[in-house]
Amino acid sequence: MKEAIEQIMKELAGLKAASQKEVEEARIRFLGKKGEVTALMEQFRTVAPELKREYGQKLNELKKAANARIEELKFSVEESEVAQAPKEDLSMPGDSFPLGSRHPVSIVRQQIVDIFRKFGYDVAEGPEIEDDYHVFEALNFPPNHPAREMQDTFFVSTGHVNPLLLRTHTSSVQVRTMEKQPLPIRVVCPGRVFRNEAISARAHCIFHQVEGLYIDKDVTFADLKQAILLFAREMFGPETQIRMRPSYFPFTEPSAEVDVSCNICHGKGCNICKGTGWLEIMGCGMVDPNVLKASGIDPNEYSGFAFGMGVERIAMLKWQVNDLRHYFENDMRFLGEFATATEV
Ligand code: 2U9
Repeated sequence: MKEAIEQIMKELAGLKAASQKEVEEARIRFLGKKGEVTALMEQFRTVAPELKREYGQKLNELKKAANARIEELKFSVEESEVAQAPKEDLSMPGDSFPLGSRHPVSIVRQQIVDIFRKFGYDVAEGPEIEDDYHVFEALNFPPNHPAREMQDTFFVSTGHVNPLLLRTHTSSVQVRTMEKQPLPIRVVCPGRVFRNEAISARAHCIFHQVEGLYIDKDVTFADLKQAILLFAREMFGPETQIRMRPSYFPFTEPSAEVDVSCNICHGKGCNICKGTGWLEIMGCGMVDPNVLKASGIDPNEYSGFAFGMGVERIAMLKWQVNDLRHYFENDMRFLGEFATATEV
């Protein structure tokens, strides 16, 4: 047995392999079930007890040496395969991958904000989880106003005087701006808002708003009308006309709803404007004196106007999208339509 072990040791030292297949053949020859080393291991059972210790040690060394030699051959074959592989052509053009695009709601929100920045407005953002004070109380909502009910607003905590809730409009950001910023104030507030509404083609429980606030001495309704007209012409084209219809909001007095002339039929009447020639784009008004007072501004010295619009609605009008839900479903065929729509 001693000679057999020495013989295999010699053969292992001189063993060569030119491919992975030959390495595997060598492994089977020495270490496979019927391999030469395996056969010696089996023979070991018949070795005389006084030789067991010596032969056992030698056999273990042999098995280790066989394993090491096979691993060595495997490694050197891999190395030479890599060295012989055709070199990569680094001048080949790279694989192209599909580029994403900005979401249409983000594009329109940015366009609205950019127009007002051009007019000199600052941009402010605030928390989506707000308290009752900043969403309702400071904005002159009476205690039993329907918006304060569970059916209309998502509450985060209830049962105390100033519960937490998901803001239903970004007006709370303007309230916070009035609290901390010196006058005059000229600010637009873009952001996500939440209302407890059934989802339909025209309504969603989450949507985006841009609201604006301008407070200074001697601000009048004429200033409001001019600001809205300039905005509408920047957004929908230089020929756009606006009209204002009286409305009511707790936070503005007087209040109005704003329509723009239909940019599809130019006032003649079509199915987009339902034959009226006008499309509603936003609400606005003069800031109620109670709202100014609540944030420590003297309504005898200062006045202001405010406006608010839904970004999805503006985007629907701009691109004649007839179902609000398209903006939330993330269908790439829909989103891809807006890939190049970045300019105002
Ligand atoms: C302060 C004072 C007044 C913001 C305003 C509207 C009118 C308005 C709606 C348009 C569509 C909300 O998204 S919508 O459903 N908004 O009609 N928003 S005036 O008035 C303010 C805001 C803050 C301190």
